[in-house]
Amino acid sequence: MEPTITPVDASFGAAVTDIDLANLDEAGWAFVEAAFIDYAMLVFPGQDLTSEAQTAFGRRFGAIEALVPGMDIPSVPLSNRKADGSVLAPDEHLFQTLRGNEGWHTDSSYMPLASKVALLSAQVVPPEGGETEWADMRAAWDALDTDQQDEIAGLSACHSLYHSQAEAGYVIETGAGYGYHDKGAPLRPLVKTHPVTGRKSLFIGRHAYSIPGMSEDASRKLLSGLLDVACQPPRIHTHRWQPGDIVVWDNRCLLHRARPYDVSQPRVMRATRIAGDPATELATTGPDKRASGFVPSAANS
Ligand SMILES: O=C(O)CCC(=O)C(=O)O
Ligand SMILES: [Fe+2]
Repeated sequence: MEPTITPVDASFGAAVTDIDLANLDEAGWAFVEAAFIDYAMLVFPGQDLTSEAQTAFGRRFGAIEALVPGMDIPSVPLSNRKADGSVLAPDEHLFQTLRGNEGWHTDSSYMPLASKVALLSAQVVPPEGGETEWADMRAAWDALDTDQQDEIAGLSACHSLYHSQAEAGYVIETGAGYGYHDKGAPLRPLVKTHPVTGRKSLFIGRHAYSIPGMSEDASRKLLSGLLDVACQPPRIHTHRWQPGDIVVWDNRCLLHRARPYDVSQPRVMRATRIAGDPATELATTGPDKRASGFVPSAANS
C-alpha cells in the first residue's frame, strides 16, 4: 500500500492516508520522514493509536521529552476531565495550562532545551470548537520586507511560562515545577534556522517577552505586532478533530494553539513531545526575570 498525501489549503501541512502507523515498516517511515520535512505538519486521520503505539511512532522522530519529570509517562493525556469524570475547575493548574494552550506558542520554548516535534491525537472531542490551529513561521519570515527582517535579525527574546500564564490571567507561584525556570529565563533568537532545511523562520509566540536592549513596552509591541501579522492566512491551518486522528508537527518552524470550546463538554487529547537537539534547540540563559518587568529581589525571589 502506497501512502496518499494531500496538501492542506495553506503554506504548509498535508493529510496522509493509506498508511498504518501502528505497523510502520522502514519504507513507510522513510515516506513519513521525508513528508514531514516537506510539509512541517502531517495529519493522519483515523489511526486510533494506543498510547504505546503513539509513543513508538513519536520515538521515530527523536527522544521523548518527559512532560512529567521523574515519571516514565511518555505520552500524556491532555484532558479537561479528572479521573473521576468531573470537570476541572478554573483554579486548577491543569485547567490553566489547557487555557494557556489557546495562545499561539511553540512547545517548551521556556525550557533550556525546546521541543523539536510534537504529536497530538484526539480521543474525545467536543461538538463545537476545540480545534487545533498551526501557523507557518517560515512563510511569516518570508513575508517580511528586508527592512523588517534586518530590524529583528540580531534580536533575542526571553521565554517563560511565568510570563505567558500571567498574560493569560494566571499568576503562578515561584517553584511551580515543570517548565517554570528557577535561574535565568531561556533566551532565544527571534529568527531560527531550521537544522534540516536551512530555512529561516520567526521564533516567537506567547512565551516570548523582553528583548534585551529594548524596553519592556517596545519588546511587547514588536513581539505582538509580529505575531499578529505572522498568524494570518495563507499561513494558518485549522484541524477539526475526529476521534482517532493524530497530527505530528515541527515545533522548530510552526506555532500552534487550541481553539476555545464549551469547557463543560469533555475534550480528551493525548500529547507526545519530542526533545530538541542540543546543537540547535538549546537556549542561552537570559536575565533572571519571570515576566515582563519582573526582576527578582532578595524580598521576592
Ligand atoms: O489541545 C490542543 O489543541 C493543543 C495542545 C498543545 O498545545 C500541545 O499539545 O502542545
Ligand atoms: Fe503546545
